[in-house]
Amino acid sequence: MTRVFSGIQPTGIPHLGNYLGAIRNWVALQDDHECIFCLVDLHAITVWQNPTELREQTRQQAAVLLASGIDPVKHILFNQSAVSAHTRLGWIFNCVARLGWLNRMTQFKDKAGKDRENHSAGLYVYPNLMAADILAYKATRVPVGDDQRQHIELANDIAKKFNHDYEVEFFPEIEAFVPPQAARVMSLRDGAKKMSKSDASAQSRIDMTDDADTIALKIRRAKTDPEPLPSSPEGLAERPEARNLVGLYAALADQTPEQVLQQHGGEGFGPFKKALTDVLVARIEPIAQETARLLGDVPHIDAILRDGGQRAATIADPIVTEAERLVGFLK
Ligand code: AQP
Repeated sequence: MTRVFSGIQPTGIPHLGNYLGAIRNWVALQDDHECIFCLVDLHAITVWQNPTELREQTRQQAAVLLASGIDPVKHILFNQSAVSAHTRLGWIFNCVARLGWLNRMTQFKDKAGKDRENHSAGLYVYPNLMAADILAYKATRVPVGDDQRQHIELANDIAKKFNHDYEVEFFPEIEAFVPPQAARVMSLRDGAKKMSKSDASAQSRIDMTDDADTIALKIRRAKTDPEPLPSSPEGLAERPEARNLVGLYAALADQTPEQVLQQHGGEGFGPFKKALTDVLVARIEPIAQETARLLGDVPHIDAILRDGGQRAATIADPIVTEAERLVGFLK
């Protein structure tokens, strides 16, 4: 059975972009894949995190994933720092990856902005650790949003160079699995920016724990333009905010943008935003309620993560020990 690995940073409450770009595809893959899902707390601290909040957010992420349908018994859910294989292989990959490769990573450029010198070295080598996360399990399929495509290509370059440098066929090729719809959900305040946990404006995103009133308010305030909706997707070309809202509706209603516009073309944003709010509330409210219920039993969440960590280590430890042996470490 194909092994799937994917991760999410416990840097805040998961939002609609995380859900549509990643989490709901994770849930679907569980039917016919062996899945390993990871709360990547090592990645989270590439930007400083308040320690108490990091612990809380890790549990909250776990609760949202469980509430969304992740099965921690048939599959594995754990937090990254619990399995030392990630950092052991991450260091080897720091020595395999070339600086030129990392210099091309657009996510680092976006996150560091102009103030590059003041960011952590961890943020810069983040893609090497991400490659280690996946390859420590020899996972071959990685469901991610569109923003992570470049990191998966880099992981494949690292795997190939390791195999070449040590004259082995040890690490497999990885395939990014990007959803056909809503692979890049944009901010509700700016159609040119992706929806992000770290955006200073809470109005820019729908959190997976928002209640119906909060969702309705955020959608009412979402930036749009004065024109009515067009009757086909071509009419959205120069209208990023309208395109984002139509894309959200389509992803949530399991329709194509064409179908959405056949139904809603010609409408003003007032009625369309109401219809969008309805599909959002129908999807998010049950997840938010189940998340709140799960968070009432923190020891249960901790036990799930502990068990997942132990099972993950059973897979990763022998693979990484073999990689260390290939490199020439005394074992
Ligand atoms: N806006 C998005 N649209 C579609 N997919 C998205 N993902 C993230 N944002 C969007 C996908 O969610 C998964 C987990 O992402 P992450 O938490 O590891 O990191 P991120 O991409 O850096 O997400 P954020 O929300 O922007 O976090 P911060 O603000 O902390 O950096 C990934 O598969 C990602 O593609």
